[in-house]
Amino acid sequence: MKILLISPERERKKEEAFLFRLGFLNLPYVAAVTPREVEVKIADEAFEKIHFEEKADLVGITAQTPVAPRAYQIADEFRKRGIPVVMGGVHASALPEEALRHVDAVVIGEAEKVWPALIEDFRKGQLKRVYQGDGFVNPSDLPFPRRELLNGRFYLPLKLLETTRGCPYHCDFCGVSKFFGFRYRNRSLREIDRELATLFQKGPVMHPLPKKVLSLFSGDLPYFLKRRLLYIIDSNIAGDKRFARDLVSLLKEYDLLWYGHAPVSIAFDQKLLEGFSKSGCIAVNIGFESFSTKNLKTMGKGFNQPPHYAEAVKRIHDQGIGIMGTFIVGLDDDDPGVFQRIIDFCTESRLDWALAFIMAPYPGTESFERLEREGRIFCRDWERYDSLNAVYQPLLMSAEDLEKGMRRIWKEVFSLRSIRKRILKRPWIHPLFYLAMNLQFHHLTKKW
Ligand code: B12
Ligand code: SF4
Repeated sequence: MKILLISPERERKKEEAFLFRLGFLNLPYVAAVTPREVEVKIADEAFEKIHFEEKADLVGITAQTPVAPRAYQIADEFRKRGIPVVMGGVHASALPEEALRHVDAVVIGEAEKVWPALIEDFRKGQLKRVYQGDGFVNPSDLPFPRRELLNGRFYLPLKLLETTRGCPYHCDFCGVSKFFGFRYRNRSLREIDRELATLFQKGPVMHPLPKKVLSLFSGDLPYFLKRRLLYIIDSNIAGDKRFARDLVSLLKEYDLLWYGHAPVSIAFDQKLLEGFSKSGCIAVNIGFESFSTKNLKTMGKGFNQPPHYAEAVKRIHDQGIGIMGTFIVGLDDDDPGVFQRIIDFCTESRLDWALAFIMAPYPGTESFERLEREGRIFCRDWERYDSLNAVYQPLLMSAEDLEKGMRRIWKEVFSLRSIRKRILKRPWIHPLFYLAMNLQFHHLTKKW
């Protein structure tokens, strides 16, 4: 038996794929709970063509909302050829009825809960329409994702790792807590250590002498050359402080550079911040979202305190850690001045990298339900739910001005003038890494 797992991509996004050459873990996790005697292949449409004539007994597709229409096209093509299709992931989990118009079965929630049973039913010719496990996976029972099924040539030499699932907050624009539960589920450190050992060697990145020589050019160079780079994909690596402290002690043993997502409040936990720094943290990805406390309260993220943002940035920088900031625009308290406020903050506080997204009310989230009730959603083309397009009527500006304003932020933040000011002035924070990242986005925004 052969299963083809597909990560779809929109045609117009392919040219931007180089910006997000990160690989992914969802399909490797699905593959990891597939019985070993079943042959599994993973295809990533961002980099390779989908061959509809390919021999497969079953196709599995994943999709976030903006790629759902493309996922449906792919499903329709395979089903035309008599090959059954199963869809999983956040979008199908939120809208199973919609997905079932194009696929034979939908997996709601985590694959680990139901995928082996689905395969068993399929073999017996008894595939059901909907599979949904009760409760959540114990993350310590997770098998290691089968990364070897991804084509390494497509992606940056950066390893991805998941250490927790779930989130106790419920920001109205985010589906994570609904999808993965309102509780942090940590994997055991022993399991994480075992998985890390399959990715990196413990101990110093290289002999001290060549390290010293290379560090004359850039302290990051030894790590780039030895490919000791890790992205922790968790929504929040600092959700459970004790676990986070133990995790960073473990990371230190591997002598690598890593980055992950964390809330602004991390800046005020000096001990944890120092632990991050000593363990090789190159960046924290922080969702500042807004400077308006009204916006933050409405979205359920009142724990973000805008008056402390600048100090937070400084405290993180003082530890030699860079910041990738994200902002959301088009919120109900956002007037047309919001774009300039974000540009000014990024430049003045010297954020190392930053993006502003238009709020996208993803199906299944509270923001979708609220805007729907208010009759403000004017676009249901899921492809446009990529946070670069306005799909609902903002309150204090037109949808067109919102889109223009968002693009202006990207253009200004990634202008050469801003890059010089934020990245190239001393004190330097991982200038090689951030220069490369900023220049990629400069290249993209120049095309706009
Ligand atoms: C890391 C991350 C990223 C990274 C890297 C993504 C990557 N390549 O892995 C970056 C920063 C690039 C990113 C970008 C985006 N992201 Co993102 N991201 C995440 C994050 C934090 C983790 C994703 C992850 O790997 N989770 C772990 C895996 C194991 O979980 P999973 O994907 O859900 O898969 C499980 C199940 O869904 C299911 N499953 C999934 N697929 C399939 C398929 C089959 C056949 C089966 C049976 C089961 C199954 O089984 C899996 C194992 O349990 C999530 C939030 C979260 N905690 O999940 C947001 C999240 C997925 N991202 C989101 C969004 C919106 C985006 C962007 C569109 C943002 C933007 N405007 O650009 C882009 C899209 C980029 C792209 N090309 O697709 C949303 C998706 C919402 C939605 N309804 O679509 C999420 C949920 C966060 C949120 N705000 O709600 N993202
Ligand atoms: S935005 Fe972050 S903090 Fe808020 S619910 Fe989502 S994962 Fe949790």
